[in-house]
Amino acid sequence: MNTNEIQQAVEQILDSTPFIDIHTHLFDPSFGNLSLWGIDDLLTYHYIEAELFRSSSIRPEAYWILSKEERADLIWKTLFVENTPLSEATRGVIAVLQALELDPSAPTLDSFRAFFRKQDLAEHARRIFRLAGVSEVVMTNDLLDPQEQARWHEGAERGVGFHAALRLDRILTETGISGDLSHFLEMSARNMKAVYMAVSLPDSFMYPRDDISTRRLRETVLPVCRELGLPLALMIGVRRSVNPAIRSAGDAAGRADLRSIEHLCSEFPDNRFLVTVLSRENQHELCVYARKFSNLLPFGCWWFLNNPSIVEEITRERLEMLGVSFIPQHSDARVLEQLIYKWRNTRRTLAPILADAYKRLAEDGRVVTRAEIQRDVNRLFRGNFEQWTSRRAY
Ligand code: RAT
Ligand code: ZN
Repeated sequence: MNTNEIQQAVEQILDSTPFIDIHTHLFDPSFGNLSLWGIDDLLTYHYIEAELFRSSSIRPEAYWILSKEERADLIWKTLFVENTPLSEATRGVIAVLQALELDPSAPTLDSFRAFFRKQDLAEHARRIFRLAGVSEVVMTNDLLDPQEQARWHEGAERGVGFHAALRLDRILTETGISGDLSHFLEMSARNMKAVYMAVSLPDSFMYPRDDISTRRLRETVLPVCRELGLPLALMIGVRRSVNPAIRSAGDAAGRADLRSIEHLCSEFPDNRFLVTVLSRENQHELCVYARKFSNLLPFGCWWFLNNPSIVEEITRERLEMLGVSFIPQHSDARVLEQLIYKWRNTRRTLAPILADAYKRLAEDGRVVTRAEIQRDVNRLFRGNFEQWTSRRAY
């Protein structure tokens, strides 16, 4: 293939390959009102709320007493009518509206609300998956959340395409949990058919240390993961509630000491770790550690990193250092329709990066084939995850 053909083949293959979205905050439609979708949820996404407070004089206290619809109206007026939606999060809403054949220049939300009211959620979800080019998504399931617990106890059928992931943030830090925690984790994972366990950790996370997180990881979580053949996802570098007044929008990022990863990977060679780090400064070290430990699989450009300029930098670095032995992206979508823009943007950013890599390979003398590009894209966006989760005991 010549360079033009390579470019085209990469674009076509990215477009036609259904991806697995390995970390979202979406819920299967059967979870009822836990499932966020539609224009009001899209606009009141916390990534966008953070931007509202920069362009409006409204105080957080005055914002939180508004209804969801009133908040969405205010955000539309402030960030989409009185300002140009140039940021990644606001532009995403425009891309969603356009994909759903709605008019992104509408002055009010009425026509959008009318459209969403007419949708049947399960059918709408299937359409969104198609438009986003994803075949499966992984949810984030908080074991201690009463609303979720109720849903799991009902044991209702789950829709196709939604996997569970058992989220351990509270399990790793709360002291008041009584009973046999290992048994509880194992039964919960089996009941949910979880594909992995996950925890988000602060920039100050250190393993090992004389604290509850180290003890729970070593004595409970990692043995249960081994027993069930599940990977543990570590999401490191969040500084929670730096500005509590703006709620979910109030978290920040910090650089972590990744020697914790070295210690975990070497102390537990029979566990598998999926790792993402929130600080831009930690990215290169993560690649270096992945070259040392084959039980470490870097994934995603998380949260504040999910912007084209940073995704580009991180992905080029990972390809150069790891070939295709990583997972380039997850969406972190909280609202169903966000899948569309997040995955479109990923494909758009990734196409030139992958094409450049193949062009360089061709220049250096290797014949590049479509079949190989397809194999690599499959591995990046499906196979690595499937392989990593293939040892499940259920
Ligand atoms: O990206 C987000 O929406 C964050 O608020 C977090 O949920 C983060 O992704 C996490 O999983 O902790
Ligand atoms: Zn998340």
